[in-house]
Amino acid sequence: MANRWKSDLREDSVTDEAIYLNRRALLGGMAGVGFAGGAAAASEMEPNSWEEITGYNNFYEFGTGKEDPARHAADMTVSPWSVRIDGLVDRPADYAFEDILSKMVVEERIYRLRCVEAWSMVVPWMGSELADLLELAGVQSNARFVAFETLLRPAEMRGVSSPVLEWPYVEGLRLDEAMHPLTIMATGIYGRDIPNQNGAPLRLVVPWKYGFKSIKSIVRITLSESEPPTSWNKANPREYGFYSNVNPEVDHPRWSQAQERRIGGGLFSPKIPTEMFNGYGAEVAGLYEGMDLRRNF
Ligand SMILES: Nc1nc2c(c(=O)[nH]1)N[C@H]1C(S)=C(S)[C@@H](COP(=O)(O)O)O[C@H]1N2
Ligand SMILES: [Mo]
Repeated sequence: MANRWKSDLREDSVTDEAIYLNRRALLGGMAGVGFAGGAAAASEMEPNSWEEITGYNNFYEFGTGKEDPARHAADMTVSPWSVRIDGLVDRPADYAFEDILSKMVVEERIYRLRCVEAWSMVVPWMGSELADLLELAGVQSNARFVAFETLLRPAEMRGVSSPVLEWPYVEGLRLDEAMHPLTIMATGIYGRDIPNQNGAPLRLVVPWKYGFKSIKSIVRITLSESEPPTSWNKANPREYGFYSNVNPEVDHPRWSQAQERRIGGGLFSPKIPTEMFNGYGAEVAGLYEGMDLRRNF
């Protein structure tokens, strides 16, 4: 598979020491030294295999089975691709994917991914901070929320003929969540292009929230003053809230969220305890100071 990222890593073109040092700090954090390591020991951050990460997916546009995306997402055309960034921004436009890439600093981020269904993985994403992309468009001072939308192309998405969700898939973040340095737009896995089933060519990754917030194959990003609708909240507001922060103390109405099954651990592997904010509390708890996380689930 072609690695279109190589030229964007800027290994040989970095002249700004601040950027270089910042990148080193983030890489250090990934190894469990602090920044992105959260509460987990480095040993717990052993990434899942490429086969696990790309073979067991949720991408309902291609069917609801865990193996449907790997089987059918190749039907999706991902080139050319552009992202419309609009709403409360200074420079609303259709941004070509290649142009976005050329302006981003891409780095590896090893993150836990915790699905609301109580399974988890560890994924070595390649990506860049969402804040950098939003700053390309120029966020206006009255913006409070960010809305995201997935491609809807029924001819290439056999799952959207089913009304299991309202299409297109939409998601949203508060602006401070979107601007947080842990929030990334992922464009690769294991240093390779992100496969279609994982949300090519670019998808959101918000590691302290349940996986469904991490919307795939994004075509539109809209800055707004009011909280945008989100797919799973629309489908079942009693079970899925806007925030959806990983929280072992607030159970899903139909199952416990206290533990999770790590994919690839084998049939008889014990469940592991789910961590508050998926282990990223040191970095993100401050975003929710004074909020009732049971009410704002
Ligand atoms: N457009 C879209 N994005 C989506 C989904 C989806 O069905 N459609 N599923 C979500 C869910 S429930 C999870 S757990 C993660 C799974 O990401 P992965 O398949 O890369 O592990 O993607 C999220 N993003
Ligand atoms: Mo999920």
